[in-house]
Amino acid sequence: MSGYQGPMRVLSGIQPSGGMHLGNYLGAIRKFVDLQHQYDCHFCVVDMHAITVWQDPAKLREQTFHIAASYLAAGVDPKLAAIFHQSAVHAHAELAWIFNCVARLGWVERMTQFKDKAGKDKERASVGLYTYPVLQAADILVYKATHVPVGEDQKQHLELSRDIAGKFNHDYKVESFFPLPEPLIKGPGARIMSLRDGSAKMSKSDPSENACVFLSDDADVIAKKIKKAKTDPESLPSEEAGLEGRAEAANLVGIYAALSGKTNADVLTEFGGQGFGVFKPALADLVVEKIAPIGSELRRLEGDPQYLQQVLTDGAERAAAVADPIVKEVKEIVGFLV
Ligand code: AQP
Repeated sequence: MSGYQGPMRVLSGIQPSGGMHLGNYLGAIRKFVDLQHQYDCHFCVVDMHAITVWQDPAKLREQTFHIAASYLAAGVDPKLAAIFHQSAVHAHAELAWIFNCVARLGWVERMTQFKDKAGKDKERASVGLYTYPVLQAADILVYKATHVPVGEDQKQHLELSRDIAGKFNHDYKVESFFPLPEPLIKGPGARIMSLRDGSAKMSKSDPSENACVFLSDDADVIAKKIKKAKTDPESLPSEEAGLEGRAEAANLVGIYAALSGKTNADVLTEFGGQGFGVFKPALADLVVEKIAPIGSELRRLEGDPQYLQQVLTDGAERAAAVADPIVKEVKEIVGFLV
């Protein structure tokens, strides 16, 4: 963190762009639950990121509650961590503009997620989608967050946040004003793939319902999706090397390992030589055991929007109390009249 002396703080967020899925759970939220006991944590629902692609307004509101309820259902405690929606804390947008003037065009042009999400017709993508990683840097640094739990797909964006923090510190000669945030990516579940295509990541916006296990799926739906998951005709190998070139098999083994707390090697010791006729029911039982209780709690919480609103309002107040003084200081550093 190059000499930064401030408190250890965690920031992470999830877009309300669809239903929360197993990839979001294993790559992000499950880590939030552990981290809340060690750090000053801020977990947001990044609604400003979500509108970088079209969102129906009524659905966006509903999904914002859904993501907040998912945090709570998975075990994030609003007394320990601030849970809030990004648009409620104005400091994110203010710092994002200043960072738009710090980040270089060439840095943003290298971001592969923009290329993936914009597709072939990038002229028609929103400007917001292009500057998305700059807003993400502001989300993190507006709290001077030192650690960011994310899935593997966010690694490049985190590097950009570090570059922006470093350039700001350097250009304005305020050494170590911003920390260089560390990604917390390692561990099982950092990259969960689609159940229909082992080469594509599990994504909320996947058009196929069967590509994702959603936290809101009940036991029957989970079991059906696992049963239908794409595989190959071979049995499971006894060693990890045997998973090479078998993306779908590797993904299912990885999910089993991440949910059971075992390594891929342990899972293959147990199931090597068995076909998917044996492995899929065992995996379905495990996913149901771990995810269905979260789904029930999620449904209960979604039935209590008043409570969810109260959690979000309280979280936003706590978040603004940290972010506002930091943005005020940034404005002074930049030379704005404050
Ligand atoms: N498949 C995944 N495996 C592991 N981690 C994942 N994450 C997302 N997908 C996987 C992690 O979840 C957090 C929140 O991601 P997000 O919703 O803000 O953005 P995303 O990565 O763009 O997620 P989706 O599901 O793919 O959303 P859409 O389809 O709307 O773009 C991040 O920490 C991410 O790493």
